[in-house]
Amino acid sequence: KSHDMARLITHSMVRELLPKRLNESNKGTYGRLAVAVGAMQGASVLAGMGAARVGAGLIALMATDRLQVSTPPEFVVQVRPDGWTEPAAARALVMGPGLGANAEAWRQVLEQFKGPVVLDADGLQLIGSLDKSRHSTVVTPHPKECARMLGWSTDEVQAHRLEAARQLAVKTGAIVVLKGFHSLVVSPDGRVHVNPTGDSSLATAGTGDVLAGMVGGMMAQSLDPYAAACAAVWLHGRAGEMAGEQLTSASTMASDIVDFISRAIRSIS
Ligand code: NPW
Ligand code: AMP
Ligand code: MG
Repeated sequence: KSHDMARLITHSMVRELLPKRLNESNKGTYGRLAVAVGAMQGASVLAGMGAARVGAGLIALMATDRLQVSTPPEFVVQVRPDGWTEPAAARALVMGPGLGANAEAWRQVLEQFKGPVVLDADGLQLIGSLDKSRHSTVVTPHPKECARMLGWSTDEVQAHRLEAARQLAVKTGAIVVLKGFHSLVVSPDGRVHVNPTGDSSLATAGTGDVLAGMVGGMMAQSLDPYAAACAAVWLHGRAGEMAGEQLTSASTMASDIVDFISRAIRSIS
């Protein structure tokens, strides 16, 4: 029964969802995205680059240490050595990529933030701090992370992906992107979309971090979280396919996915 409701994300759907670029606009129009920077700083930079390439107006990195990785000069980097107690001013927030063992230190920031949130990777353990009535949230677990959140094994998640994503959406009250080949987008109220794009070019470090940023970048442009998740996951997969065609899937790296986002957008607009 639940399968009957599943729809494919199509290129025409994504074309309709893409935020329009207007002459009467400025960077504020397209939104600021805040990204929490943890122990693995590269992950947050990759997330920020994904967001920038889907059109977010400004990327603010919230750091506690000076950056050890190179970051695009366009990003605003704020370093607070004593830690963050409230979020940087932004329309949307990405929390999790590269956060590492110290994810707990970000709980207060998450609780203070009023806007839409993407939780990924180590940030997924903060899910309990989200107020379902106040936050619109997208969570982007890979199968192992989904398994941990449900108390299932990874094999059980992979054997019952739709059921796993549905249960996680109900449990968390968030839009769930269950990653992996043919990622699923599922809402707590039962909407389901299957993403047909993406291939093994994406099976490399950092691609999930890019995706989390792309979802956040769409939400910074005021797309609703379900639409943001669908558009981001489709473009991310398409960028992976296009990068793999040009570079071979073995040679593709996460930063190449970032580079191919513009071609993925051009392919549908
Ligand atoms: P296995 O091996 O099959 O049992 P980890 P992470 C599983 C940051 N990063 N289908 C698979 O398990 C992240 O943002 C930083 C089935 C795999 O080995 C996080 O904060 C980078 N299983 C942190 O590191 C670049 C699947 O999950 C295991 C699956 C940890 O990241 C890298 C991986 O889980 C990284 O993004 C699938 N489709 N996909 C940086 N440059 O700073 C995944 N698995 O070991 O917890 O690592 O979750 O990727
Ligand atoms: P993460 O495990 O968090 O780094 O995320 C990996 C990203 O790459 C997710 O968006 C997955 O859906 C995608 N991905 C990884 N391997 C494949 C694959 N073999 N086919 C399609 N997508 C993949
Ligand atoms: Mg990941």
